[in-house]
Amino acid sequence: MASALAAQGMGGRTRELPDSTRTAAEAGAALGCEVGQIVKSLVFRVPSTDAAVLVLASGSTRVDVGKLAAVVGEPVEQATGSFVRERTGFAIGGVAPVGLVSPVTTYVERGVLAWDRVWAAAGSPRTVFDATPSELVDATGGTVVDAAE
Ligand code: 5CA
Repeated sequence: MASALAAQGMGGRTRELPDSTRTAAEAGAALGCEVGQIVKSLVFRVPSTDAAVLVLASGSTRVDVGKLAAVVGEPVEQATGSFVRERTGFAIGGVAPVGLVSPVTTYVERGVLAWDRVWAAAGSPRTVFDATPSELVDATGGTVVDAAE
């Protein structure tokens, strides 16, 4: 993870939190920032192809699975914990948007762009890194989409 961030020009951005932050609300409280500034790394599965899709969404946004399916062009379902680990290399609660074990199609829900600076999980429930939304888009190669409820 650290090397993936460094490779994207974002070395030294990682912060270790005193407590576990499995949810955006917990991370926001630990960092003293708005929950909307926490980027959720949500993994979905495309049943027809078994492909993984990563959606980076603001902590205050609920992703609409129907809208996401329209973007993907196929129905999608929330991934199981084992699928998340297999495809990203991370456990739920610490899924980082970069440094995945294999490439995963990534979408950045446009609500993320409302903030000057955001925080995302850095591979564990106790680590986060900060980035601007455009850094996040560049580092992930993500496509900005509207997939909010
Ligand atoms: N460390 C925090 C803040 S950076 C974090 O990783 N938040 S998160 O939003 O990226 O990851 C939590 C998300 O994992 C939840 O919003 C939910 O979509 C997903 N999740 C939690 N439990 C499960 C589960 N049992 N199965 C599938 N997905 C789950």
